[in-house]
Amino acid sequence: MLESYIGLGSNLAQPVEQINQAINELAGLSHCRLQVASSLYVSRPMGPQDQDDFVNAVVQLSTALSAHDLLDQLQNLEKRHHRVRERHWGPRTLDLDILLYGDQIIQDERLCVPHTEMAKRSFVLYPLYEIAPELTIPGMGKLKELKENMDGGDLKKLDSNEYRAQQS
Ligand code: A4P
Ligand code: MG
Repeated sequence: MLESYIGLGSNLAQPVEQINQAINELAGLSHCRLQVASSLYVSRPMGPQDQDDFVNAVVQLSTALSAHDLLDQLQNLEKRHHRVRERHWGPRTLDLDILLYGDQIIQDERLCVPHTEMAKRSFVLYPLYEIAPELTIPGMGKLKELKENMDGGDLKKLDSNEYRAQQS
């Protein structure tokens, strides 16, 4: 088993529900074990602004799957959430990214790990730091330093009361 970290994002069709359901589905993947999930975070969209706020989270998933088999499983889950790819950086019911796969660096036509943009995104660094503050990201450095140098901007952690408000 190897530790992977998965970033989740949604800004369509009840995002809080989409993310919570996806976390349960990740927990149910064979050859995988969900170790811990971060809180949920809300932020304005990066990229085109004419879309709803995003809800993001990060989970740690131990897995015996290869990185490419894991990507297949994540893309199956995205399909089950009726994800339709419209435009780059556009709205989506569920986006699942492999942020880290052990300490491996993978670069091929299907997969870039560590996720290329992760160090520039507060909605990745903050939830990742919440669950794994000691991480070093291959090729990018210590998570603690990356996060300390990153302005959280409008990123907001949802508490459990706000979950319920968003759900209703
Ligand atoms: N791919 C390569 N590396 C990976 C990886 N590490 N994990 C390939 C997952 N997939 C990876 O993905 C396109 C291809 O990337 C896949 O087929 C896979 O082989 P996609 O999700 O269909 O493409 P996309 O939507 O064009 O890009 P991407 O990277 O998912 O979008 P982003 O960059 O994540 O942006 N604002 C906020 N606040 N929060 C957000 O979560 N998300 C986006 C989407 C925009 N704005 C946002 C947020
Ligand atoms: Mg993606």
